[in-house]
This record gives sequence, C-alpha cells and structure tokens, in this order.
Amino acid sequence: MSLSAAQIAQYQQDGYLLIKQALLPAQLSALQQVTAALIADSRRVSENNAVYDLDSAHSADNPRLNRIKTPHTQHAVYWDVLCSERILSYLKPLLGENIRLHNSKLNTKAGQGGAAVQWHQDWAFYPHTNDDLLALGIMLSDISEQDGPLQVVPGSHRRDVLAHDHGGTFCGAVDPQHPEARLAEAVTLTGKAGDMSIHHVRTLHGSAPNYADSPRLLLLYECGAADAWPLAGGQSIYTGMAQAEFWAKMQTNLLCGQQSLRPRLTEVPVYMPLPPAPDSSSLFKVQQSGGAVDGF
Ligand SMILES: O=C(O)CCC(=O)C(=O)O
Repeated sequence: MSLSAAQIAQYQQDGYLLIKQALLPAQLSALQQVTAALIADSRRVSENNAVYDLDSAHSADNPRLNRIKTPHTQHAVYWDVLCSERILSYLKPLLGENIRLHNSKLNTKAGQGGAAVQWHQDWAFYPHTNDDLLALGIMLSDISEQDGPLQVVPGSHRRDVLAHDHGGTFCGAVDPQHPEARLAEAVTLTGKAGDMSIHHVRTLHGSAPNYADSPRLLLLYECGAADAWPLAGGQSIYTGMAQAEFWAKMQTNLLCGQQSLRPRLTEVPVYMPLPPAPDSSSLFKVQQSGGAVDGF
C-alpha cells in the first residue's frame, strides 16, 4: 500500500485525505483490544493523570474519557503500528524519508455528549520551522455523523494561520464567525473502524459532541519531517525540558531516517500561542479555560 499520485495531489490541494481500510486487520484488532483494556482500567481513576483526560461525568461505573494521552508511551502496540511498513508507506510520500513523531493521542470522545473539539489549526499550538507536519487519524470504531466525526475545511492549509485567542489570551480555537474560517465549506470525515484520515498541520478542523451511545475512538499521530524543528514557546511536548531530555525525546520519537541538526526554514505564517490559557494541560483544557467560542 502507498499513496497514489492522485491522493498526493489531493492532499496538497485540499490539505486532507481519507483512506479506506488503511490498516492490516491484525493491526486494527490489536489496537482495539489494548484500547478497550485501557478504557476499562480508567475505572480506577477519578482525576486526570498522565494517562487519562477524563470527561466531567466520568465514574467507576461509567468510564467516560476525553482522551488517552500519548498512547505510544502507554503500550508498545501503538508505537509498533506507527512504525510499521504499512503506515510509513502513507507517511513517506508526504513527509520524505526522515520522519519524527511529534505527539500521539487517542481521543475517546464519550457517548451521549462527549465534548466537541472547537475549530483550530494544529499549527497554532505547535509552530515549527517549516510546515511539513500532519496528523494521521485512525478510526478504532465506526464513526458516523452522530459520533462527532472530524471535520476539515479544504484548502485552509494554504491560507493564513488564523488568530486562536480570546481577549488576547491563547484559547486554542478560532472565532467560528471569522470570515476566513469558511466553516460552511467543511467536509465531514466519517468511516469504518480501520479507515484513516490525514490532515495537514495548518488545516482548520474540529468536531461536534458525540450524540451516539458508544465512544468515538480516534487515534491521532502527529508526525513531521525531521528537519521541521519546533519553535520555542509553542505548546510542545518538549516545553520545559532540559536539553538532554529534549534531545533524548527527539531521538526516541524518530520513526525512520535520520535526525536533522539543520532545521529547514521556510516562509511560514506563525502566530505564537501566547500568552497561554490559564490551564494548558490539554487541548480540551486550553479551549475551556481560554474561553474558546463554541462553533458547533
Ligand atoms: O478528536 C477530534 O475530533 C479532533 C482532535 C483534534 O483536533 C486534536 O486533538 O488536535
């Protein structure tokens, strides 16, 4: 499997792709099993921690999660799938031979009201020296209109980065009324478990609450060309690290090829995510505490 020339051209034009049955069946079922076990384990947890971002209605009887944090550090299967030939065959045509993971997350939007993700560009959270970065979104459950699927605005990755602030503070979301947001043009990415979306780091996207009964499981891997270096001051997994830790993490997160000590600088629009929202501990907290305007 790899991407066709038409898929590569569509990604460049529209800033997203939807690939049917992107995984091997064994990869999908391994991911689903481990994910079900992690969700079951959250019954023992009553406060956000290094693994879980809990929905406000979470309880031991009724586990409700916004997110499993950095799944690639919670179980080897998430890392192994990402580094598999199958997944690299989708990444390499878009990012080249040298690729680093920026971050991973498993957004397990709980059934019956699991939170919306307000409209944003990932680039606003973690600007880099060039914008050869993207997010893979692997569906671990069937995702219909009811489940709060990812929505993307085609072509938005080729326009400017929009302000993501509320009253001068970073809130991790755009003003949905901003004329350049063009939300009326949004496309909804529904699919079956095993389907995968890819969106460019500058593509404007978001998702409505989950109105279905079961959780909506979307496994996101944010990856970039190894010569895209994070800009200090962005909301980054590297923030606050000592240099040795920063370097070790960069090494650990290399998926294939070589590390680059010569960042590639291109003419990219950058808007630093500062001053920070009162709570920067996750995208959900940034949007809630920063006063993001509801676009759904
Ligand atoms: O889970 C979703 O629907 C979108 C997630 C997202 O955009 C993010 O976590 O940056």
